[in-house]
Amino acid sequence: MTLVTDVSLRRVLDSRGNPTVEADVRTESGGFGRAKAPSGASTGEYEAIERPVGEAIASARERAVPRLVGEVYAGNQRDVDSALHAADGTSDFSKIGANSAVAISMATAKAAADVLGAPLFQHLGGTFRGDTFPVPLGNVIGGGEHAADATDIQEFLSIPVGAPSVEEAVFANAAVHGTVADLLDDRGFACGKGDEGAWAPSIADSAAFEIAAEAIAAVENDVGFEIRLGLDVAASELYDADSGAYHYGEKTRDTDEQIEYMAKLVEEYDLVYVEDPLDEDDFEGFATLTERVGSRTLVCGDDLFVTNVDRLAQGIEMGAGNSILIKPNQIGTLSDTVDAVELAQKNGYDPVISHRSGETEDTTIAHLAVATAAPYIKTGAVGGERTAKLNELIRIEQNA
Ligand code: 2PG
Ligand code: MG
Repeated sequence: MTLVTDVSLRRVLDSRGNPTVEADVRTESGGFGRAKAPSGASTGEYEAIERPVGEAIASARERAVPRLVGEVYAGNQRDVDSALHAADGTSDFSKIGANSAVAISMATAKAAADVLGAPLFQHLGGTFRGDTFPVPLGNVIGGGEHAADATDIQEFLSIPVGAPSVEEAVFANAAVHGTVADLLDDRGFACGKGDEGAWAPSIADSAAFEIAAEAIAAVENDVGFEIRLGLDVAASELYDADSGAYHYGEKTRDTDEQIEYMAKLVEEYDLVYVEDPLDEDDFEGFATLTERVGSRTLVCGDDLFVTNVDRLAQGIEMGAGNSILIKPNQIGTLSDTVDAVELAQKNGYDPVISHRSGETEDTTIAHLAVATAAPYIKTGAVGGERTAKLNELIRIEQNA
């Protein structure tokens, strides 16, 4: 066991050009870990609080660092994370900021792995972990809060369910992304990319479905294994509580119509994954949809559950969803994150480890997915901050 001897925090850039928190943790025996907080754009209302970076750093220096340095052992993640909670004193990290908390929590885990000379996934997951790899969900067309004047649905995801390896899966998603560009070009819809590197054309969702499905079929044909389509609807961003309706461009749907529409999309496009099909407060709507289509597709709660065991427990009780998106910065520490994964797995909910739209070159989530044997990881298809995680998965798979 080795004591934490130094925690330093600094402001660095994220992929959107915004500031984010980077933490360096050093230990008595020379261990070193560095991690960065990601940041969302379509954030859930019930997420832990991301404070402005300067304030988060100042507050963590004042409150958290003295409770860590010389006080906790880096290898004891639960003690580290309890110290972060105690330093903050609120239920949502609104004092030190979930951005400072998650960077410190992840950096300390990396420092502990460094002391052991073990890869992070092995430190987090134990010696028997490392032979189950997640299927990557690759965002190939998108809009919502991630791009101006693009699709209403936030993410159209390529899901190479039949890939024989992570490496094949990662390249299949990149090929779908490239094929989408060709198809958009053929149709005269040349466009830029959204925050996660997905193409962001100014087209209707119906056209995006058609193009994504065609690209997937073409790549499936080339690679010879099954690739399916999934969605992150990010429906809270479409929902207006005052009118009780979901707004898609000109068209409006009430909750029953939204459920009907989602069920129809699952059927029509044989979707294997639908994230946030309904508003973040609508546990009942999630339960109704899950009952209808849950046997053939994953109904995943992101803004609904916010990686929070209490919200997940409510979902389990009500049969809302059958999958949970897992984002460490939604809850603030690795211990809380792993608790959510474990509660999900015990109750037959598939955990999907996820990036944020604002990312960095940090690769912690790749290790977390392998450590927890999560069946899926959502971390984009292309772009340096996305490929950092994908390439790390390829290296882990190869034991490199
Ligand atoms: C989501 C994420 C990541 P954001 O909604 O699932 O794709 O987006 O980080 O903006 O919340
Ligand atoms: Mg989401």
